[in-house]
Parts: sequence; structure tokens; C-alpha cells
Amino acid sequence: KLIRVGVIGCGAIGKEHIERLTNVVPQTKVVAVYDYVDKVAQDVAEKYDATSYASGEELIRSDEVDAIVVASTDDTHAGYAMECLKQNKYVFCEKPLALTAKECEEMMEVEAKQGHRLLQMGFNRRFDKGYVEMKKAIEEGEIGAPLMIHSAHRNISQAPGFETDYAITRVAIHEIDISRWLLGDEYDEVQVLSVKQSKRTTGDWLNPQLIMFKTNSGQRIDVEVQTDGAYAYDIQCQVVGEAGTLDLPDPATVVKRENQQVSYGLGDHWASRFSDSYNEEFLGWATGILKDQLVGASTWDGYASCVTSDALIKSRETGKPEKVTLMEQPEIYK
Ligand code: ISE
Repeated sequence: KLIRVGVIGCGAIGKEHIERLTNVVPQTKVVAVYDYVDKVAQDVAEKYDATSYASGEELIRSDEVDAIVVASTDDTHAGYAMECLKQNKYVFCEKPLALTAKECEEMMEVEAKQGHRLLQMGFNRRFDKGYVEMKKAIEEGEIGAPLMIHSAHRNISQAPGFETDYAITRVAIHEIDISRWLLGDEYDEVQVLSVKQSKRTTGDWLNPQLIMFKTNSGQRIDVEVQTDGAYAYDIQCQVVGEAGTLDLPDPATVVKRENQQVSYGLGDHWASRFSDSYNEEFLGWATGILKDQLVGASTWDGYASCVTSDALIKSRETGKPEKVTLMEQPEIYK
């Protein structure tokens, strides 16, 4: 059975997803699209032989659409995701799940009433081969108990309109999710530390930012977040255990020897760096839908990342560590 997918938001990531759902995932066909810029939606609809809808809500409610991808602007995610849950339709939602934790709580309530998981969050790194191997090694005890994680998230540039908070809600949110996933624990407290600023920032937001998490069992995670001006799109993650360490591999590119040097390319963008993980993520989504057993990050994980983001933003303002307080985890996410 072919899953008929509607995509809301046809910007950079929306187009990436449509391409994958069309050419990589055999079980899906993009039949409907919506974008707040009419012309963009119409062009995409024409290219992929889909129907362009007048609104996201109309697309969600359409009998022609079985499952929805939400890749619109951050402030609209919660509204669309909620509508999908109410309609008992599967939804893939890009991060962040919402701008407030309260909206996430409401979504969990509706999803629980529907009685099965309907939402998968766009935390693609959970499908990256490197991170998957690291998690397996941790779970099999290969480095003993994990004690801390050192990580870095470095960007060359950002789209216009970037703001200080986005370093957390759009960028470091990947580390917020992947670190708690790797360690299988929730955060107790988080902190933003001030750091000397880079002159290579093209706007007036804070860059870099240094953030710290402490898990309930006392593990510490540091994340260096450079949102602009870095030498490459570079993602680093090292888990330090009692008996050894694990390093996220760099992308597999040709190793070049010339002019008395050895080098390999890191790439300039998330789309190429994590291309394989996006493929796996959508293959997993389609299989999950067909089995009615979604995999990947859930509404709970979306909620946990929102609460953590809020605490980090608060910490940046207060200059102190801030507590992360989560509600009791609903049954369906256990
Ligand atoms: C983007 O949304 C991402 O997901 C990337 O991983 C991040 O590096 C980039 O800065 C974000 O804009």
C-alpha cells in the first residue's frame, strides 16, 4: 500500500524531504503540498505531480492524504502537528515541536487519547550510522559507564534573520536530543556559559555559545555552538566512559595525499553531512506507519527538547544553571 503524503512547508528542508519521499522511499508518494508562498507550492506541485492546497489545515483534513510532513516555519509546527493528531493522522514534524512546552503537553494528551503513537519528530541524527553505532557500543558496555560527552556543532553561515535563541531552538536542539538519547537519561539542570565572541559573526546574535547539561545520574555534557563563521559544517561528539571513549566519525570522504599533506573534506552544509540519516529517517517513518509502530523521536522527545531549550534560554538570561522539570512520562511513550 502506498502512503499518500502531504507536505506543509516547501522551503529548503521541505524540498529535501519531498525529493526523498519521491525518490528514496518506495512506500510513499507526495500527493499534496502547501506553502504560505503560493507560487512556491504551485511550482513544487507541478514538479512532483501533486496538488497544491489553499491551507495547511485543508491539506491535513483531505481524504487524499494519509500522512503529513510538517516542515513549515517554527512558529507553525505546533498548530499543524496538533491538527494531525486530532484527525488521527500520522505526522512527521520538524524540530522544534512547539514554541512552548504547554503545547507539547496538549499534543501528548490528544495522542494518548488516540491510543497509539502518531508523531515522529525530525531528529535525524538518531538515524545516523555513526550515532547509532555509538549508542550500541554504550549499551553493550564497551566503554564502561559513560561519564560525560564533549560535543561541538559548527556552522559556516545562517539564513538571514537569525537570532541568539535560534542557536538553541534550531541548532543545539540536535545535541539536546542526541545526548539524552545516547545516554538514556533526562536532564537535571542546564546552563549557558558566556564565551569570547567571534568577529566572524555576520549579524548581532551571540556566537559562539557554550552550553552544558547535567543528567539525572550526574553525567556532564558540554556543547560548543558556533552558528556562523566556522571553517566547515562540522559536528563533533565524544562520549567519555570509565573504560574508554567513543568518537563520532567524520563523513566518509576520500582521503587525499598531495603536496606533503593528508586531508579529507568535511563539507559545508547539514543537508550533505546528514544526507544518509535523512534517508534512513524517512524509510523508518514509512515502515513505522505501515506497521502502526512509529520509531524515532516521539512527542515526548519533542516535549523534553522544548523544556530543555526553555531552561537554557532562561539560564542565558539569569547567568545561572536552571533546572529542567519534566512532567510524568505518559504510558504510550515508555
Ligand atoms: C538547521 O536547522 C539544522 O538542522 C542544522 O543541523 C544546523 O546546523 C543548522 O544551523 C540549522 O539551521
